[in-house]
Amino acid sequence: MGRGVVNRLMALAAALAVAALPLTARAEDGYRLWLRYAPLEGKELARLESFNPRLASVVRDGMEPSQRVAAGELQVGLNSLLGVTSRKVGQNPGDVVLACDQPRLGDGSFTIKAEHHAIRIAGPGQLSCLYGVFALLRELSLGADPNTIDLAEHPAMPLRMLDHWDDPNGYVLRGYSGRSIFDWWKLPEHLDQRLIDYARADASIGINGAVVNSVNASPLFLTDRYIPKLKRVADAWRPYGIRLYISVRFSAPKEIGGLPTADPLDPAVQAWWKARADALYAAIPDFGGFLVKANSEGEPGPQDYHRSHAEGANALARAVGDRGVVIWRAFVYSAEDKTDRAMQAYNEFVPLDGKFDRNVILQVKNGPIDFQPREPFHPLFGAMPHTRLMFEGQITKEYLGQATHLVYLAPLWKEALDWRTGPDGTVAQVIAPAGMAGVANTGSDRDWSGSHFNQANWYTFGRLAWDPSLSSERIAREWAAQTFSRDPAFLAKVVPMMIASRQAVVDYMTPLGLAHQMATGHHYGPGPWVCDLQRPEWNPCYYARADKDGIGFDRTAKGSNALSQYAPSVAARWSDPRATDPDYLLWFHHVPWDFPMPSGKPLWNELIARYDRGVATVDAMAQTWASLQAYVDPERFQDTADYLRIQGQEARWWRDASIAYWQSVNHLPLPAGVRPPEHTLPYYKSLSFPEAPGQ
Ligand code: BDP
Repeated sequence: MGRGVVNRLMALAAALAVAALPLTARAEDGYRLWLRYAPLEGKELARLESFNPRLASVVRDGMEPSQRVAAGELQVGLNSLLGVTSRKVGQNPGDVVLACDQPRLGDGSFTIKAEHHAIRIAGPGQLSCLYGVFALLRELSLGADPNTIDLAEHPAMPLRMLDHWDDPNGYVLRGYSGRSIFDWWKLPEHLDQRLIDYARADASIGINGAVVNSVNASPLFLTDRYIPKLKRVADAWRPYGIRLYISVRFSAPKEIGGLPTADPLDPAVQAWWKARADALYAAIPDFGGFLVKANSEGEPGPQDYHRSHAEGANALARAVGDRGVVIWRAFVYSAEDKTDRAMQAYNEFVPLDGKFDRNVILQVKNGPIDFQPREPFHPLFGAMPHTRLMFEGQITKEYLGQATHLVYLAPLWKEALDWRTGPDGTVAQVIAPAGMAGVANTGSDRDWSGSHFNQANWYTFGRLAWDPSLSSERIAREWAAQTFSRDPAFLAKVVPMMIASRQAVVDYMTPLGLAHQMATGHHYGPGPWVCDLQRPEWNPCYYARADKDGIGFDRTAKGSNALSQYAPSVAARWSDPRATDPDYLLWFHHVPWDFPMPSGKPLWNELIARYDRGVATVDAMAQTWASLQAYVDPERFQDTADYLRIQGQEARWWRDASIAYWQSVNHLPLPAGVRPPEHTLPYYKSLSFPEAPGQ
């Protein structure tokens, strides 16, 4: 009997043993993410079997911790791909050699090369072998031939981080996947296994840092009581190459330090920050540093003391010194300032270019407003050549249908990363010396991310931070093959479905460059009529500026002139409404309802056509998914089918409520053949969802 047959018999025995377990133990609940290493079949299995892998480095005493993790992962992954739970290696085994002998972690660059019936993973430090193992297992999962594997990779940027917006009590701001994964109350004595599984998942996609608490920061994280808790987590994450960071509250010297002020130029305040940093570094020698949201949305900051953002950031940066970084957020807008909100961060920070200390990084959201379905790239990218800028994206889909809408975010982030900021380069090039941070979508739900397809966005974020030149298609294919099925017929349908999902959400929520039309507070569902909130820029009407004559925000020289914040070569693409890509039209221009669109339709007809296109795409996604039942386990198939139903209903809700509202403003009839909204405008206005999650 050949080994393949033996393996298959063993796999069958294992499957039968599993079948005897109660149903709940068997269900695919999504917990394993993309790390399922589903057994290979057919020619892929035969190839790996004939390679007959033996681990030249099995887990053994005295190994560096990361090497031990890498070797363990390799063992688990290979066995699983081969469909066996334990196996004896036959004659002429192929070696998988982990050749990362330096004890330091290194930057994770690796090479993987097949030579003389061996696969050698090598690189300048421990992380090379860890990342190399995950890359090898990914390749094998995708069906690569072990005999010809040849990879050489290095990270495109040093910081590849997740920002958790989690509070100490377990609440997750804009979290749609349960409670926080951090149980600070039980730490340091109890460390949940989920925190290890989380670090493993992060490491598998190259993520190397995590900010463990919300940007609207509790000062608790700076207290002595929290240091052992933070230390326990940092120690557990170290072998996975994840450095721990915390968000800090700028006024903490007053709140927990007993000082009368938090003025960053006050020597006692500076000494307080230094002492806090010293205490953290004494416990956690590789502590990453501080993330700060200051003078934004009511958070305290240096401007409370008439100091600049640079003075505030530098005070903290000096406390940290060369041990870590201070990541300062550029997401600021003021309650008093009447300037177009899209312009305020640029106005605030560009004059400070060159004034930040070397270990300060400015973290800039992908667009100038706030994580919308579509925005142009943030004008700060390319405008601060003497400051390290980091990209901030939102993995949790606050403004994109939250847990239940299937929206694959790679096209959104790629759009921002690939923009040329001027003649000199792309956004991806601007951020290369710093990195990318994603607002995490992880929570206590079994599936981690609120839905199975939301896992793709976590996966994508890591992959893009590692290599922003990867295409959206490539990442979708990798993820779907590892998460669901590597069958080409499945991938041929699911990948285009994922790619189409981003334009779909733009079309049914905020087509043609509209933004921020979401309902108040929870940002769930449509609220284009809202115009009575305290601050003008909190109102959807502020962004759409719709009246009987037209719609859109004039950001040309005749309007706010936000266009002038972009390099001339960029601004030129958006300055003439007739030449502007329709996807950005109403972001930059206020145009009449009968404005002629490139499609030949007047704007009003085009707007409706876009809403309809969005709804139709979601319907098509549901049909595609229904046709894929044979490839997916029943649990995850049904969850996704249910959510697509919700998305279909809500895409219609968005379309109908929006059209009903625009009609109340422009008094135009619906074009011939267009389905009227199902309900009246007062009905849509009356809907209320006080219990919507993530508020
Ligand atoms: C917005 C969220 C708000 C956050 C803010 C931020 O609605 O809850 O605090 O971003 O980035 O999108 O600080």
